[in-house]
Amino acid sequence: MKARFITVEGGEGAGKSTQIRRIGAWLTERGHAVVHTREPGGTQLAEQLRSTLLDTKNTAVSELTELLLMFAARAQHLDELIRPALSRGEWVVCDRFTDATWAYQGGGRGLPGEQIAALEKLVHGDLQPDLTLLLDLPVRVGLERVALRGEADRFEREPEAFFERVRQAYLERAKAQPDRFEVIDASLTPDAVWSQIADVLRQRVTP
Ligand code: Z5A
Repeated sequence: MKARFITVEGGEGAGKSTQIRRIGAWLTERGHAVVHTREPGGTQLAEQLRSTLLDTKNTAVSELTELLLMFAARAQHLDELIRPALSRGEWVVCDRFTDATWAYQGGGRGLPGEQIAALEKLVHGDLQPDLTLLLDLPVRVGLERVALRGEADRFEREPEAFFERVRQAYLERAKAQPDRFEVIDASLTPDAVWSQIADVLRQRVTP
């Protein structure tokens, strides 16, 4: 399979940013043009929406508003950055995408799947990642990692039970779509996590 749109998912402190840098370097070494990006964000407008979504001063964000803002940021990101890059033949490596909405707004917040599915269809029904790496680790391990970083954002202030639901929702999606997902044990050292990812890339990305 020649993957071109790769997404990296996982709970708090899973090490996505750490591993995405290595994925980018691996692809570049093999001669691919690579765009690294993230959600929510990736463009000026979407980054502004990200700031709003993560801002702890926004204490009264309704669950539906949160869902719509995630997809508004995604629509802009797709139109302005992801689709153009893919049509130029570039590889897109994205830190989170719609699976995060299924996990956080679906699993974490408990929003109905029909709402998420309808927005997913509207915003990018014809476009799905070619490969999704799910960096899975026990919730407490991830939270301990991010706690060392200091100030928590609006999501990081959620209770542990919220992140347990997020983790379960991710694992259910991976089980339901085994052709697209690869589950990586993210509780190990950065090098051991990378070794699993590199194995997947060698198997699934043609030179
Ligand atoms: N969100 C949502 O609700 N719905 C959506 O649709 C989308 C997103 C797209 C922002 O995302 C928030 O938006 C997110 C979900 C929500 N919730 N929160 N918070 P984000 O991806 O930017 O936020 P994040 O998950 O908090 O990212 P992060 O904290 O930057 O985590 P990370 O990128 O997975 O990890 P990292 O920065 O590479 O590593 C974290 C720390 O752990 C750092 O100190 C590393 O040095 C350390 N680390 C990394 N790997 C290891 C290993 N293997 N061992 C030990 N320590 C490690």
